[in-house]
Amino acid sequence: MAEERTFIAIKPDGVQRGLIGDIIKRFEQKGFKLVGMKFTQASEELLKEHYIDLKARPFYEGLCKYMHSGPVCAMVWEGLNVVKTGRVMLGETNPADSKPGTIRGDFCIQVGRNICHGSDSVDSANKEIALWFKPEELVSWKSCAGSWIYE
Ligand code: IDP
Ligand code: MG
Repeated sequence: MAEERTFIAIKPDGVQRGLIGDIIKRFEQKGFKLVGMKFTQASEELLKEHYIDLKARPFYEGLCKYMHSGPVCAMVWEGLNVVKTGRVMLGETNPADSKPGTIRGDFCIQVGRNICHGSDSVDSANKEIALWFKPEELVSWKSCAGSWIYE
């Protein structure tokens, strides 16, 4: 369904390194539709919830601290298979395993500073979108390019 949505975030390192525009550009050029965006320094409480599945991992505390260390650009993108394709565009979790042409493959080096987040399933996308955005902060709109992107 072209209405599938995913949560994509540019992490504090991506923001500090001036990569917001480059990352947004790739999703726009691909043909996905932006339906929500906010520039915000997330609370530790929100971040702990966002990464709750990783609570038992040794890097969990450091991860939450890093994510809270500065502003992030939080976004919701919409389109056909956007969850899976968004992850492909981001690359592997560890930039060392990410192919050139992916965001992590092109712009970063270490797993602990991998500049971007993308939901890993439709279910987690829905949870993450609800955590980061109020329903009224999401915009349903018709793109004039839609009929040139989908047959
Ligand atoms: P993902 O972001 O590709 O979905 P997850 O396994 O969900 O990867 O991990 C969430 C985030 O935790 C990663 O993007 C990365 O920032 C961080 N992370 C994962 N593994 C490590 C690690 O071994 N050391 C430090 N940070 C890590
Ligand atoms: Mg993940």
